[in-house]
Amino acid sequence: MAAALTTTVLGACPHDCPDTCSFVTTVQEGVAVKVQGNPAHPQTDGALCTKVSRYTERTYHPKRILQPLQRNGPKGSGQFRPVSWNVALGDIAARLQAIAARGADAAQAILPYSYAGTMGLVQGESIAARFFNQLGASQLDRTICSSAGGEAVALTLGGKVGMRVEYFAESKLILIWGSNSIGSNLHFWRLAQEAKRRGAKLICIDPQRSETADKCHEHIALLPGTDAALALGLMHELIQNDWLDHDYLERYSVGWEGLRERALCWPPERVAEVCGIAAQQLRDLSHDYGQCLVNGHPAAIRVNYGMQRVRGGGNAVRAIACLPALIGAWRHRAGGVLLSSSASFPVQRAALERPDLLAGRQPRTVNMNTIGDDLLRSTSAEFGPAIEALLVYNSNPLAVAPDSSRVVQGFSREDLFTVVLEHFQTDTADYADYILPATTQLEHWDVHLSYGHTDVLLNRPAIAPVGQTKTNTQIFRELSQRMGFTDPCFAQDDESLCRMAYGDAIDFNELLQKGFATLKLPEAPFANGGFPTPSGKCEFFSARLAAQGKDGLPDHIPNYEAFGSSAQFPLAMISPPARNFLNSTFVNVQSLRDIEGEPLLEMNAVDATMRGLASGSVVRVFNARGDYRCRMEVSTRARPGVVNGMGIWWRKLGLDGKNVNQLTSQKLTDLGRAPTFYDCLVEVEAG
Ligand SMILES: Nc1nc2c(c(=O)[nH]1)N[C@H]1C(S)=C(S)[C@@H](COP(=O)(O)OP(=O)(O)OC[C@H]3O[C@@H](n4cnc5c(=O)[nH]c(N)nc54)[C@H](O)[C@@H]3O)O[C@H]1N2
Ligand SMILES: Nc1nc2c(c(=O)[nH]1)N[C@H]1C(S)=C(S)[C@@H](COP(=O)(O)OP(=O)(O)OC[C@H]3O[C@@H](n4cnc5c(=O)[nH]c(N)nc54)[C@H](O)[C@@H]3O)O[C@H]1N2
Ligand SMILES: [Mo]
Repeated sequence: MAAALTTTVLGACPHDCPDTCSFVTTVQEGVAVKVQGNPAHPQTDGALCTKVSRYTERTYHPKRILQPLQRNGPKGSGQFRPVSWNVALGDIAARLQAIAARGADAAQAILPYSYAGTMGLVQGESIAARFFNQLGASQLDRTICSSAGGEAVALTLGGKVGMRVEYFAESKLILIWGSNSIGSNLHFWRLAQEAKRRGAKLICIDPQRSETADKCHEHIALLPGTDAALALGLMHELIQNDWLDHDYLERYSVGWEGLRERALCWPPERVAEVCGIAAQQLRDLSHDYGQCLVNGHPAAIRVNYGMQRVRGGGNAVRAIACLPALIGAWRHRAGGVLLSSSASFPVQRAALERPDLLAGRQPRTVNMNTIGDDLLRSTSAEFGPAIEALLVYNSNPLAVAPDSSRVVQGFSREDLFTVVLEHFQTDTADYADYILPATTQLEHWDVHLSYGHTDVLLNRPAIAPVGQTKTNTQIFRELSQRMGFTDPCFAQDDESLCRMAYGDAIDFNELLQKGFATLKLPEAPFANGGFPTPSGKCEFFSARLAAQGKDGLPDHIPNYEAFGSSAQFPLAMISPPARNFLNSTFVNVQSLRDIEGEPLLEMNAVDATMRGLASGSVVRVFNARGDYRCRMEVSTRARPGVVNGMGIWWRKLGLDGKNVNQLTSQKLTDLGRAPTFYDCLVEVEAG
């Protein structure tokens, strides 16, 4: 009898991760009992990471918010009382309307704050974007993660495009550059392992001796923010040894003479000095890369976003993205570079988000990384109106945005009206006036792209919404109605939005049947040039950058807080992801928090001894912006001079109600207006 009531439903992992797995949810009598990797989807290969295999623990978490809540205490106290949807939505609509009614541009005092809590195209920016466009609210510059590197590859290669990930398995040399693939891109690591078994050499370039670095043949532990110097030094050696594909350079690149001249300024000794490595390591790396040209072997680079969270992050990605052209690596399908594949997807964004609803209005744009400062700005000619209302969804800025003391101060403003759409009472939700309970991926429709492979995925709801939860789209549909937005686009349902996301480019019936569909793309996209840049070539020199008065060629730009530049704060701190959390998501899932233990700072024995700090003790990490306490472990994972403050804990689940972002700064990168989380000097003392 039970068997008859057991069904399986095809879904997609919604999380901000390159892997975007296809999963199968088993449902018994309306209850999701397990979530497993879809064996029929080649990229997922039947396996999920530990976090997402526990997805039902998240959906049925005892602390999940199941009804709307209204603040019942001072800002940030976390005290709430239940309230009906009717009262909550009625009050929110009235508050927003009162702001918008003040004049033509008045709605700019309202700001959406969202990121990739779900990567779904429908529960992300569809009805929500339409709502804010119609309102004329401030636009959010969604740059907290990938925009430095994204702009860099757009300038150099023409977009977030590159190698097809499946062909990494055939590469003979793989540079894993600024990526802890085992932790954050597990399904890529599977392919790298396959290449390794077939004789490939794996080289990890990362200040941290990560789990991935442990399993590579070589590890180059450079100082944070010195990758452009390493890439230019690699070019220097390729030039000196004439390991160059002159034919490829001539036909398919722009600006080689200039880049050549620049690279010749980076001999191994200078690189060694700047990067804090041995000159021989650069020579060996160059030899390995150059020999791929000599032997006709494919050389691949998997660069990830970890290395672009510093002042010169954009230039560093530009320098790395140039490398394959020097040795003609693009000629092979297993050669080239991959940062992100997301521009391969023909998403109908304008249809989903409807920028035309702005109807000629041009509201200002607020950078999500400077939310701390921006919430504290008053009305001025330069800034426009002070921010009066904030609607947060798919993000937890209190935990993830830099310079937390400013963020906390901003969210604490009694005159700020804050609405948070959430699954849980996160650090951010603590500061809400209303918390609106949202559905999880098991309860709603969505459609996905991936930034680590090239398949479209569909997510079907496996269970009915738990408690009184509503989808993000439904919440914005109902708010639209209450605001008097009558265009039928505000009533469009989720399944129809899923169908609209790719228009005719994808066979929706195939998605319904299989849960995924593979884009038809060339095997070796740039074997014969054809880069989607203005010149059609790999642009070492960017006329677009030069036209903005910027350096047209990639260069090494030292960190704002470069190692060695401060006697007071002599340690460089990076704060990479923890394997069992996804940014700040899952920190409240007990079984996963048990694996991570406590907020952790990894420190080299040299630095610990110098400070008389014992492994396992509680330390205080501090700089001029603030401090936080965590458990310190003496570890070879940290190189001398660099500490690894593993991220991103919920503040209230940490040791002292703060997390690593108490120390990070709001300064932005050279390209893409992105954050500089890993450009951060600190000192550490017994706590
Ligand atoms: N388990 C897990 N998976 C995740 C995430 C998570 O939080 N947890 N986050 C997801 C998100 S949002 C993203 S954007 C992606 C990618 O997120 P990334 O930030 O690329 O994550 P990682 O692959 O861990 O890469 C960070 C690596 O870069 C290294 N690094 C730091 N500074 C430098 C530097 O200056 N140079 C170099 N060469 N390396 C540096 C760090 O030590 C770390 O090993 O991963 C996603 N996947
Ligand atoms: N120090 C430091 N800070 C960092 C980073 C770092 O490496 N170091 N990494 C940065 C990076 S790469 C990123 S991408 C950002 C990520 O920052 P965020 O995008 O804010 O990611 P999360 O912390 O995972 O928070 C997402 C929230 O969305 C909620 N959510 C998920 N699905 C839904 C849904 O369907 N509806 C609603 N309403 N809510 C939902 C989750 O419950 C969760 O609380 O953090 C950045 N911050
Ligand atoms: Mo990210």
